[in-house]
Amino acid sequence: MEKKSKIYVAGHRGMVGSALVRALEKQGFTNLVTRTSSELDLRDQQAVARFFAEEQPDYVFLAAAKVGGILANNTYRAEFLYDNLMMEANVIHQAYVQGVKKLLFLGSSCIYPKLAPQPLREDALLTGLLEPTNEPYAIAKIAGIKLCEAYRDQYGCNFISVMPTNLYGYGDNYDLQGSHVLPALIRKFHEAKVEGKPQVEVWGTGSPKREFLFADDLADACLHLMENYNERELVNIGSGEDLSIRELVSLVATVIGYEGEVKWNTDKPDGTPRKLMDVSKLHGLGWKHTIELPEGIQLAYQDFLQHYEQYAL
Ligand code: GFB
Repeated sequence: MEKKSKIYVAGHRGMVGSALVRALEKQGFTNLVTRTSSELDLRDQQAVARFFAEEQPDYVFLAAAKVGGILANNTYRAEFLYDNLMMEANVIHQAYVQGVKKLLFLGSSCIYPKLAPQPLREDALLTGLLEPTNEPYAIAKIAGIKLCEAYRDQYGCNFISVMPTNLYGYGDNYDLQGSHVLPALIRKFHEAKVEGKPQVEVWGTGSPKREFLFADDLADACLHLMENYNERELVNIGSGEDLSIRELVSLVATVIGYEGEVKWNTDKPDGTPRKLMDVSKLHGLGWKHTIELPEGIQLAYQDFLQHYEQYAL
């Protein structure tokens, strides 16, 4: 990419898209194109076609998606499948039609089979059954990967796919029904501390293991791959380290300074038992994360405190 290249970041208001915009601006890219979802509904085929014809971007980061935690994925199964399929199909097809030089598609670690060997290697894709709680989302993301591969195979498009692990960071979703575990814990422990509550409820058994990456690290990895990777095969993006939800709960409680009890609600699902990325390919391509989990939780908590009024409404 050249500093003046026209770069479209789809989903720039989200946690990942906004981190991508920050990273691009920091590296001196000046010609960024963005649209809010009310300005451009990426599910609308005609609208996306018009937008690409007008703007003719050189590069595309496809970070727009309907996302959420385990409960949102399991509840809004139709929207997670439909919205994501439509957005991916429209953007990837128009990137082909308008001759975009390169597109980076963001998938998710949930594309791998529920019981795939750990750590998850890129070649585990489509080797077994998916985790049921997020199967619609995973199927949509697998379709996105296959679109990138198919447009490359048939038309020679330089479309690459990257698979981030569980993410957290600035501007995360703190809605307790829709969020992922890390922002949920930050909010629950903060509110319990402030309100002097003796107990906080968390979900599941605490035994599942997860890996977490700060969204600004992910954005940095995406820029690195946009500049240095041009192959058909996907690339995992993670820290390569995981911990149990029980350990995460202790860590977040410590950062926030909550000393009460934790109650495990086992009526809520655990999801996949483990999702640890094999990041040897990414490391081989010359990239490694910089923000470790305790530091990242501190940063996310500071961001949460700055915007707390808006979450508490
Ligand atoms: O982050 P999370 O919602 O999603 O949940 P997944 C991770 C684990 O944390 C599960 C537990 O075992 C939850 O039961 N957990 C404990 C909680 N307390 C809470 C809580 O208060 N809120 C939440 N949300 N979880 C998602 C997928 O799976 O991960 C998506 O549904 C996507 O498709 C995303 O892949 C990265 O890691 O289980």
